Amino acid sequence: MDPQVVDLRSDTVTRPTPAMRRAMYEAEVGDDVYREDPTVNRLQERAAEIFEREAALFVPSGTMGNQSAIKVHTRPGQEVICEERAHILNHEMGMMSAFSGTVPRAIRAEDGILKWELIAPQIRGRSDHRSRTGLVELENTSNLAGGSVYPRELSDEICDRAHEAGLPAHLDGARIFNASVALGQSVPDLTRKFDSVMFCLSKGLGAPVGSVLVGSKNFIEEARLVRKMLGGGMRQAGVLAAAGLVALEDSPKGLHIDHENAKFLALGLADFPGIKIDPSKVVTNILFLDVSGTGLISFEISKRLAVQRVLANGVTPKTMRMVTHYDVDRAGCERALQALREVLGVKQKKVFA
Ligand code: TLP
Repeated sequence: MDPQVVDLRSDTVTRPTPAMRRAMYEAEVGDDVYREDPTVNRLQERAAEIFEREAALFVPSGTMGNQSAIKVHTRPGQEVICEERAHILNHEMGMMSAFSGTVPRAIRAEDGILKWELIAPQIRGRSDHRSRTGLVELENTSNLAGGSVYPRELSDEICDRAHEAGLPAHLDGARIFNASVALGQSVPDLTRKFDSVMFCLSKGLGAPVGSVLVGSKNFIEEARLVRKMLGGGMRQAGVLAAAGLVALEDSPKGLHIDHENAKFLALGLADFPGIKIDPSKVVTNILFLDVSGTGLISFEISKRLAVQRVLANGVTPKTMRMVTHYDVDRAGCERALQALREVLGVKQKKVFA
């Protein structure tokens, strides 16, 4: 890709670092379906160690990780409680229904952050008339809610209460390392009460491919079968796991820079006439802006920005998303603000003073 392009569409667009490419080139490999890929095994052991869990499973994507977990935790006809903007509901192609035969029980929560008081009334026990709750799912950080984070007390309480109600809890922790940096709390501390956690190597951590599921030995053995059902047995996947190992060890320490850049963008955008954004809500690497006051729909703004080699997606006609990551530095953020200023015909203010 043209290095001059400032790509704020997602942190999925990050390209592997030289260290990752070197590790991929040198990776020892074997057939992972036979459990004989030493690099995949090392990645799984290291992930389990970092999350302080019994076992881990390398999967090709976050979607496969989440959907494998849903399949293992639930039975067809059950409900999955999640927030209305959950990735499992909005961006995983209806798989919770298509594959697991479950139905979402979506709950709207401020900033995408559920509380037990919102969940409790939605739990359905055994009944002759209604489908039963099978799983509680949380997302940390919450992508579509603007990268918001769960205070640990809230997610701990939800897990404890779900368990008391006999329900498992799964975490979509695609960006749990971002949450950990934002909250200043360790990943195992933020996640230990969940029965299973999926995290992505291929988002802010920068690996080219892959996510990991962590949990108990039993859970991971079951998830392994589901991964195979989905065609996710990847054979000599060590070339991918090698980059994942580098991502896991090296990348979390740089995430605070992405968060600072997102805040910088948010503060700059807050000064634009017609754009609504609350910079105090931007705590990780994702920001949503309401462009309805600009006189242009988001998709048109996207198109015009692209001409200036700045990429950002419209999500609805009124909203756009920007995501920072290590392939966009502060100068790139300044260029994005300048391009938007030109697109919207905004006069330069003392944004960078
Ligand atoms: N998110 C992507 C898109 O699918 C929206 C992005 O650009 O942010 N959980 C969460 C919270 C995610 O944000 C994503 C990807 C996934 C799961 C799925 O990961 P992949 O793309 O690896 O299947």
